[in-house]
Amino acid sequence: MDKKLLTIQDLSCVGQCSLTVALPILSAYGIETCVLPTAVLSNHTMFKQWSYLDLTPEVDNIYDNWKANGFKFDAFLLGYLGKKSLMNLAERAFDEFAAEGRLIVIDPVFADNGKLYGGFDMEYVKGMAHLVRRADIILPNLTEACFMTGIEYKTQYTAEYVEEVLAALSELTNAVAVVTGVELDGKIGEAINCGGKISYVMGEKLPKSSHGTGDIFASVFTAEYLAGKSLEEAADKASVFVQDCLRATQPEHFYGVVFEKILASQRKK
Ligand code: PXL
Repeated sequence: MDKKLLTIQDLSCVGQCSLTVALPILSAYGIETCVLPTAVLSNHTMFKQWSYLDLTPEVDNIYDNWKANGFKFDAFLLGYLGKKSLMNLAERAFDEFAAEGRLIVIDPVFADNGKLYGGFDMEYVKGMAHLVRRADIILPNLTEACFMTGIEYKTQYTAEYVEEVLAALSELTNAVAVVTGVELDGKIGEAINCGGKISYVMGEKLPKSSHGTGDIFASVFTAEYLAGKSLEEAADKASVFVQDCLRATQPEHFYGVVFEKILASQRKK
């Protein structure tokens, strides 16, 4: 049987992030992608205003019907939740709908560049630091890793500091940690800790960054890893994909990246 993946994150109607990124990317990789939309937003929260419909009250109903239909998922990709109460519901999904040998990937999605995203607080961070114990792979950026471990966020550091963060993460979870946005020697990439074996996947640092690239990284990484690539290969493919998206995006396209163009160009290859 082909693998079925459940991705748990919000649906931002406009903004090239979360479900509108995960669904097309994972599907393009040939993975049956099921969704648990945790909230519907008019657009993501980097625009000047947004609406937010919390779907928490509907989740019980969805789960009851999934149970009755006997659905099980081989992989889970968890992204932006936005509310701490949804963490219990995510755990219920892992408990009730996991197929044998399932993979759980958690991207914490609550902060970047040393700061929490709007609407998040330390209670949420604490909840996420607890939730990650359920993961097989976690994909925090350096800021999120620092918040979850209580280590001071720095912009200038050495590999020793990065490895201190990796060690602290391993106190929270046995999951493989793939820490993104690590900058060393003028390059940017991922620091990976797999059961104490540390590796780095470093690439070119582009002079720009954009919203939604973390969600793109998580989707490509998960798809490549499920397709049998190693952690390092999957991280490298995901980083290169994000870089291609950034290069293809015009500066006036300020709210996301044109990942659709990169997906489409890969299809033609
Ligand atoms: O890209 C992460 C993300 C997902 N969903 C919503 C967001 C953000 C980041 O701010 O606002 C609604």
